[in-house]
Amino acid sequence: MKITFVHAPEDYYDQNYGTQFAPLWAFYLAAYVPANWEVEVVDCRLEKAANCKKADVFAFSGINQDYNSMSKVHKLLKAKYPESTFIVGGPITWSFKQEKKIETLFEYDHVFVLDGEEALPQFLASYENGTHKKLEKVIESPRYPFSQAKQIRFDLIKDKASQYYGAIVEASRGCPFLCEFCDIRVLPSNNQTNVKSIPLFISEIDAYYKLGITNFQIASDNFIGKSGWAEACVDALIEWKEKNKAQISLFTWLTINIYKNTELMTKMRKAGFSILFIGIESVNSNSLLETAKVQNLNVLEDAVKIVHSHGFIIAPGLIFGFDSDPTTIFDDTLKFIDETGIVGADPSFLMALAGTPLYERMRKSGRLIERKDERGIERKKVSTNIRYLQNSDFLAHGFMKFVAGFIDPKFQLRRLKSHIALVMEKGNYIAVGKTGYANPWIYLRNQIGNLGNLKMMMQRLFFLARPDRLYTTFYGLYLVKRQASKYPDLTTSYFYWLYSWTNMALKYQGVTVKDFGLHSVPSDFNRSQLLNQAELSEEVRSKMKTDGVKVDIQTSYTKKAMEKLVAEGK
Ligand code: B12
Ligand code: SF4
Repeated sequence: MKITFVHAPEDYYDQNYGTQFAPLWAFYLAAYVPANWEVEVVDCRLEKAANCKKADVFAFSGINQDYNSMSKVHKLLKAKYPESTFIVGGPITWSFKQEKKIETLFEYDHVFVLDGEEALPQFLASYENGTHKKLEKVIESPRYPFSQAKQIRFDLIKDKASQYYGAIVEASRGCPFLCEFCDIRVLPSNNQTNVKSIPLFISEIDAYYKLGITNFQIASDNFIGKSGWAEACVDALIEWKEKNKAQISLFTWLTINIYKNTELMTKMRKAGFSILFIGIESVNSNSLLETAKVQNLNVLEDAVKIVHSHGFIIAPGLIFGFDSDPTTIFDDTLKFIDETGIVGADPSFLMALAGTPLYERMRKSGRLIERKDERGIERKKVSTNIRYLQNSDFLAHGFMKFVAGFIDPKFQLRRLKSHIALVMEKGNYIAVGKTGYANPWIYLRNQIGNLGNLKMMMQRLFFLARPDRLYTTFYGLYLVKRQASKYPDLTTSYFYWLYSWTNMALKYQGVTVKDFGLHSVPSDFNRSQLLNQAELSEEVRSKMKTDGVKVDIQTSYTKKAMEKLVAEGK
C-alpha cells in the first residue's frame, strides 16, 4: 500500500517571496500513516507533478487560494492513475464548508474537514479492508488533542530539508482573543490555546538542527496565548541552545501584549526569536474596538516601540476598510510605521472570512459579496468580498497613494532610522547572534536553481537600480554596519527592511486604481442599522458558543464601536 502526499500550492499568490518552506502538513500527517504503508511526499514547487509515481491514495491539502493549482495537479494525476483514490484536507475544506461551497471539492473522492491525525489512519484502515467507498463523501473530525501530537517524519524530510529556506515547527494551536474577522478562533476549541508537549517541540528543533537547519518558523496562532507554557517552552529552548552551543533564528506569531512581559521578551531574544508577526490591524482606536482587538487599544505606539527596543523585528498585520476607518487612515498608517520604526508591512483590505462573526455581520446587512460560482479568488486585482462604508474610489486611490508613499526611498530611510534609534536608545537590546532570520545567504541559495525565485530576485535588483534607491540601499547598510559590533542583529533588520520594501514594490508593480475591484454600500444604505446588524442571529451565536467561541463579549465590543459610529453620524 502506498500513500503520496501532494503539495501543490498556488505559486502566483505565494507570499513567501522566494523563501519556500516545507509542507508541514504532509510530513506531520505521515507520522499517522500505519507502518505497513509506504509514504512519499511530492512538493510540486520542487518536482514536476507529472513525474509523480503511482500510489493507492493521493492526499492533497491547501489553503483557499490554492484551489486552482491543486485542482490542476489532481486532474493530471487522476488522468494518469484513474484507479487511485484522491483525498483532500486542510484549511480550504473547513473554509469552503463554512461558505457552503464544499461541493466545489467533490472532484476528490473524500473531503476531510478539520484535524487529520485520527481521520487519516481510520480512512487508510478502511481502504485496506475495502470499505472506504461506503464512507461519507465529507468526513468531519473532532479536534485532536494537540498535547498528544507525534513527531514529524524526519526520515522523509531529511534529504529535502536543505532545499527549503528553513523549517516550520508547530508549537501551539488556537488563540484566546476576540478579533471579529479572525477565522482561527472560530474553529472548534480554538478560542483557547492548545499546546504541544515541550519535549516533543524541542526534539523537533533538535532533529532539524542536526540536518543543518537554523531558520525556524514556530507555527502558532498566538505563541503567548498561554504565557506560562510559552515561558517554559522558551526556557527549554535556551537550555537546548546552550547545551548544543547552537545558533538559531526564529519567527513566530503572537499578540502585542508581549510588550508587558519584559522577562519573557528578554528570554525570547536569548532563545533566538528574531521576527514576530503581530496583528496591529489598525492605527485607529474605534476600528480596533469594532473588531474587538482589545489588547491593542490605546497601547499600540508605545508597545511597538518597546518590542522593537529589545531587537525584535515586527512583521505587522495591517488592515484597511474597517467601518470606523477615518478618511486619514492611509496617511495615519504611514506615519505610524515611520514613527514606530516598523521595517516590515504588507497591508491589505478587510476580508470577511467564512465562519467568522464579521462574515455573518456582512451577510446579515447585505454587505457580503458572495461568489459561489467563482472558483478561487480573483488575483490580479485588489479585490475583496465586502461592501465598505467608505467610497470604493477613495479606498483605491488612498491605497495607491499609500503604496507610493511606502516605496518612496525617503520614507524607507526614515523608518529604518527610527528602527535603529529605538534599538539603540532604551538599553533593552539583546543580541540573538550571527544567524539572522533574514539571512541573505540562505535566501540566495533558495533563489538559485528555482527559475521563479531567480526572476523575482532579478526584479528586486532591477527595482533598486535607480540612483535614489541605490543611495538609500547603501546608506541604510552603512547605518547598520556602523553599529554592527554592538547591535549585530540590525543587519537582520536591514535585510528584512530591504525585503519588505522590494516585496511591496514588486507586488503592486503596474497596478493602477483600475485594477481594484472594491465595492461600497449603496448610497441609500441606512447607517442607523449598523448597531442592530452587529447582533448575530441566535442560530449562529449558539453554534459558536457550542464550539467554545467567546462570541458575546466580542459582539459587545463591536456594538460599542458601532454605537459610536452611529452617534457621530459617519
Ligand atoms: C506557517 C503558516 C504560514 C507560513 C508558511 C506556509 C507554508 N508554506 O507551509 C507563511 C508565513 C509563509 C504563510 C503564509 C500565508 N498564510 Co499561512 N499559516 C501558517 C500557519 C500558522 C501554520 C500552518 C501549518 O503548517 N500548520 C500545521 C499543519 C499540521 O496544520 P494544517 O495544515 O491545518 O493540517 C491539519 C489539518 O488541516 C488536517 N489536514 C491538512 N491537510 C490534510 C490532508 C488530508 C488528506 C487530511 C485527511 C487532513 C489534512 O490535518 C492536519 C493536522 O490536524 C497557519 C495557521 C495554523 N495554525 O495552521 C496559517 C494559515 C495556513 N495561513 C493562512 C493564510 C491565509 C496565509 C496567507 C494567504 C496569508 C496572507 N494573506 O499573506 C499566506 C499564503 C502563503 C502561501 N501561498 O503559502 C490561513 C489559511 C486560511 C484558509 N482557509 O485559506 C491559515 C490557516 C491561518 C488563518 N486561519 O488565517 N502561512
Ligand atoms: S489575536 Fe485575534 S487575529 Fe490573532 S489569532 Fe488571536 S483572535 Fe485571531
